[in-house]
Amino acid sequence: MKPMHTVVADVFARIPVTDIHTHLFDPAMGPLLLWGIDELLTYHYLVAEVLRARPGITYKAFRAMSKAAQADLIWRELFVERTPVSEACRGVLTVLQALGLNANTESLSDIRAYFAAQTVRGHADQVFKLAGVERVYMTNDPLNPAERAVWEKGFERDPRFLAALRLDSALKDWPRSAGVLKALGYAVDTSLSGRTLSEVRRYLADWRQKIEARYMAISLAPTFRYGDMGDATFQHSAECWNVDSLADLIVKAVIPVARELGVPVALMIGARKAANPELGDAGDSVGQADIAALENLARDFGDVTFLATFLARENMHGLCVAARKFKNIVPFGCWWFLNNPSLIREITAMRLELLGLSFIPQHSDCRILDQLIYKWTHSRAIIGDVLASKYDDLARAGRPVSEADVRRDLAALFDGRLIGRN
Ligand code: RAT
Ligand code: ZN
Repeated sequence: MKPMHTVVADVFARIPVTDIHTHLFDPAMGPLLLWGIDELLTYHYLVAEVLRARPGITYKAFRAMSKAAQADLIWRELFVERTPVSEACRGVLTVLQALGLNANTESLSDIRAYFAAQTVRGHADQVFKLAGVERVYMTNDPLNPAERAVWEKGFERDPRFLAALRLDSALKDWPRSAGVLKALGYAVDTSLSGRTLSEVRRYLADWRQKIEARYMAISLAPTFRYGDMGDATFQHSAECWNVDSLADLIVKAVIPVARELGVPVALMIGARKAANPELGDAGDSVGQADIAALENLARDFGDVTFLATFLARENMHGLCVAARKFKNIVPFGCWWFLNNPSLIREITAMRLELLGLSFIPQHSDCRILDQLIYKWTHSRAIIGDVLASKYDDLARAGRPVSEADVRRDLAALFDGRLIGRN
């Protein structure tokens, strides 16, 4: 009999994955879709690492370099002069190996030549195949002028790229974003009056429909509050909103639209934006959140599905407990600083133990097409391993697990069906 680890690995290799959160774009959206070696090497995870390796380089000096020069520097410092043990470095090697490229080289010229010879569509086919991914969700922001222009012009959609309406730029940073919505023809003002809320709802409904978004998503600070957070200042009731305007917008604009259209809301909680503003995308940090805000939302709006992930490791256990209390919470992914082998292992085991199969184990957060290969190769190996150990435990308890069970379980966890769970 094949060992369970082999059974799971074999089945998992053939299960098509739906990746529920990436920053990739439909190839028809042109330069918005990033791919190739220079993009891979200048991924913001690696930018943070190279500046640690070479602390003498100022942020400003690094930013002033061309993309190719930054990539050369990162390659030399992190891959040639040092052993590339970090997860983000290892990821580049996994990609190069899968594409049949030699990474044991000081110069990037052969690797660059390979990518220069590819077409974006042919390369996308190859990457999806090597990654074992069937579909990915984009992160779509109609308030980004470059992206909006593409949607407004129209294009033939690649069915592998599904849309998710990202809310950050429209809802956070209020009232600055009110000006942008106004410029698009929505009659909002800064006061969050009744008219403003109905216009924000109109914006959400219009763009949800235009891009056929399957869910709406927002990243929230660890300080996000809603409802009774266990202190005297806030009251617990769906009618007594948190005074904070962001919670107001979520409760009075996002949730009514989600409810009316039957669209889930993804809450990604715990990013402390621009802790080091000089680092750009790499400058956000992490903070521990109070899980009560999510529980309060889930209780007050029981007919809305909340896809939820947290950035702090310390919040992972609380998220599992919250999901046990509220069936409309669907935990997803090991986000960003948690997307590392040791943490994926711990988080996946905890979720299986507390939630059975009712969560979405992983998303990739890819910003560069090629990363699909490594993010899924690495995650698949660990998640498969953890699951196989659980099956071994069941067999010891007298419930052997068949290959058909494994197929059914992996399909349920990874085909994206849990997004529309409610
Ligand atoms: O993981 C990342 O690349 C972050 O910079 C963020 O994009 C984060 O995933 C987000 O969606 O806010
Ligand atoms: Zn992301």
